[in-house]
Amino acid sequence: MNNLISHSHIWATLKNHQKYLAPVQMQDLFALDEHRYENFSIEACNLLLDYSKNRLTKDTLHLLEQLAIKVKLEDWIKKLFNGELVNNTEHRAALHIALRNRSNTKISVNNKDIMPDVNKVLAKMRDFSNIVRDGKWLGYTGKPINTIVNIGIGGSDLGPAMVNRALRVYQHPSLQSHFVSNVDNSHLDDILQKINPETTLFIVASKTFTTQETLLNAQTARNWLIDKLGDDAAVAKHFVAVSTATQKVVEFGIDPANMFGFWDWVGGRYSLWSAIGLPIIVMIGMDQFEELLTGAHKLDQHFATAPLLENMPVLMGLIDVWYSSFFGTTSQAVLPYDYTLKLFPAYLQQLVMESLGKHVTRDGNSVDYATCPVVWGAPGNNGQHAFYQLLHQGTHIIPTDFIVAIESNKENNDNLSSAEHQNAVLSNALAQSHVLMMGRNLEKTKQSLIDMGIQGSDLTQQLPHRVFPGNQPSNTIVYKKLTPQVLGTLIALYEHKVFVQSVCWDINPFDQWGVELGKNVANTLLSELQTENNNTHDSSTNGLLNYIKVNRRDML
Ligand code: G6Q
Repeated sequence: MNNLISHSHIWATLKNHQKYLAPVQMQDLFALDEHRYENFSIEACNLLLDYSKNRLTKDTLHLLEQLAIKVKLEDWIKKLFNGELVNNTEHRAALHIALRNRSNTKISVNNKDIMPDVNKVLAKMRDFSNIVRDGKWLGYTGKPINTIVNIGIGGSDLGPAMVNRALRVYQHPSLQSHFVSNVDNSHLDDILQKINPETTLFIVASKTFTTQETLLNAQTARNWLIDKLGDDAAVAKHFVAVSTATQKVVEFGIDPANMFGFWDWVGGRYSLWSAIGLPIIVMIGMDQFEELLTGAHKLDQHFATAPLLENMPVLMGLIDVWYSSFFGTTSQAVLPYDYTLKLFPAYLQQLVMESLGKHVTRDGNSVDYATCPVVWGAPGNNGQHAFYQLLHQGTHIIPTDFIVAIESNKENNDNLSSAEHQNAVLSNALAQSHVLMMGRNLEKTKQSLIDMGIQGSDLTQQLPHRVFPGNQPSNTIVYKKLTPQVLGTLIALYEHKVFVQSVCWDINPFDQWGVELGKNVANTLLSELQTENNNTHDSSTNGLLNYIKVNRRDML
């Protein structure tokens, strides 16, 4: 018997239901139900989710709810919160919820309450960040630190970089932060040229402390610092580490007293709530970081307790499954109408695609349904003048999340031009989701062309190009203003949405074997680039390796 969810009765029912809904226009659903907005929107934890502009009805939701029941979603949520080994391939819990457990209730791993350790690291980070923020952490030459450089990649970079960009208005006025992730020397070099070694603190962030890019960048930064300050002893004043691997941190030459720890049950892409958040804490202060944690905790509580169809991450996850697995959509756009969320699409690309980019079930059976969509996006309005054309008149169905701030996160919101700017942002956000849903049919297009004075063969020729099919689905998430608490809630919403999808598809969202393979093969190729011996690969890789070596020699 085949145990794949796609062989269940509810899956077949959903497939049939999709056939019925496929030709239905959303604008007709709106015409039939004047309360569609009220009926298909919810508020939780200071976020509003309007999901009325989706290709679904109440029947769809009830069928998706049955799917959630069939896959035992509520049991899985309990397992996640109880610290069970939900990351089955690495035999680990995934307890990012413990890092923001502001209720401080007991959470156990291997029968040990982990909250005392979590609180201990938070307290250590509070002390450390206060010292830096008060100008009392002095560099080797006695000057206070005013620049933070985080060296990390993937989960040790994207989350803190995104949050620091989003919460810039909350940052300490005399501190600046930079993030170095790429191993291409031009990334680190760009930063080194801008900073003063005497007043810079490097945070080397790596869960494993084995990642090639991070260690090489850290080594180069270390050499640069020693070269500039003329003494190895300067490292102790200018380098701290964030890691789970104490021994490796020591081997690198960082005093474990200057190390902030976390645990194997924190996945890289779920780690911004842990010590990986240190660059956030230094920049916005511990009180505001705790607000971020509080926002996430509120959403955690909502996720753990709200009934399935009143549960925001559950609804979003089920709607995503509806499109990927039944409409066959292959991509999803995230469009923040809040410029401070500039890095949010990049952050979500990792969260979603590293978590759900899987082809086998938890038991190792190949799936016969589509799983993770390709996630992409950019802040509106920029995207409108670039890729939205594809959303309006292309051939793909692309479910889209509009993320909209009612007020801008700019410090001084009182002046007239701020209101003008914000109204422009809001009008564009609403216009886009409206037009994507409504489109413009042949008759209306014809009339608008006639009104413009276009007639005859010109009219016939232009008409098809000016029609908008519409029926493009979207969610709109609205919040008042992007405070640390709201941001925490928003991030946790997406984390849990991803978990819901993983349960529906029966995949492990907490491993990343593709990332690991890339790391291993790069290490092999690194040694081959440094020697003459390189015949161990396919002819393309061998050929490229040889070509690079020959031309590099010529260039030297
Ligand atoms: C995240 C992944 C991956 C990881 C980076 C950096 O979930 O595991 O993106 O964060 O490869 O790893 P280190 O923190 O170990 O350097």
